[in-house]
Amino acid sequence: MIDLYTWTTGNGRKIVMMLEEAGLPYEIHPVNIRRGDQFKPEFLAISPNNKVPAIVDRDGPGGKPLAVFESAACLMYLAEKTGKLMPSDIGGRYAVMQWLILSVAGLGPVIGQAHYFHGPGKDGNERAAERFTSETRRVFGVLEKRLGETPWLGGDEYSIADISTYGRANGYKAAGVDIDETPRLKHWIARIEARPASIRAGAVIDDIRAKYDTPLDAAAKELLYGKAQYQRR
Ligand SMILES: N[C@@H](CCC(=O)N[C@@H](CS)C(=O)NCC(=O)O)C(=O)O
Repeated sequence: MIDLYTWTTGNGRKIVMMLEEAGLPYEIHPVNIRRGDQFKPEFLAISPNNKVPAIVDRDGPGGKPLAVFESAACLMYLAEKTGKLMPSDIGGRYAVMQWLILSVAGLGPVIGQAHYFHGPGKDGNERAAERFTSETRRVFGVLEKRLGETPWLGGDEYSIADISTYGRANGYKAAGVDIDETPRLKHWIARIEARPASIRAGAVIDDIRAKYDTPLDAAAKELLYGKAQYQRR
């Protein structure tokens, strides 16, 4: 059984998608990042960087529980545990790994900043918004080229690189990017969204939102972007 600590965001969705693809049993523990659940000591003990997603495998190595934070590490762990969505040969594995790492190191932080500067941090920050949108668009161009060479980012098979990239690329609209500029990427998004596991994951996320979501009000903004975020814990 996997305990999944997550929220309704793109990074959180990735692990729900993987668990649905892998067919592993899991229990959701909602971490409402608008209410400050990410700063609770019990969550920080699992995820010291105060971010979702994180998992605890109750049946980890040696039959002992194992906690993992960072979405890419969670995806790699689940792929290794189940033998799914990651090739076993070294060449195939690193073909997946490089796109997986680009998604969390190159795309994720940049599109996240684009969201901020087009959203809550908009006022007086047009240059920042433009810079992060341009960089997101540039990375989308790299993905577009790759998808002209292979059907999926890691090669012939759907993999954790696709899940991880999708979890961030699907936020293109709020980042000010026109997806029609990258038609192969647009089609790849549609192919991922049509997968039965992605549809089930979407229903799980909708359920979390319906039951636990709260508004992005001044208190939530303070927790996510204000002094509360930068307090040392
Ligand atoms: N590099 C991390 C990023 C995770 C991340 O940014 N999570 C956001 C939600 S999408 C979060 O938990 N934010 C809460 C906070 O910053 O306090 C990963 O890939 O897991």
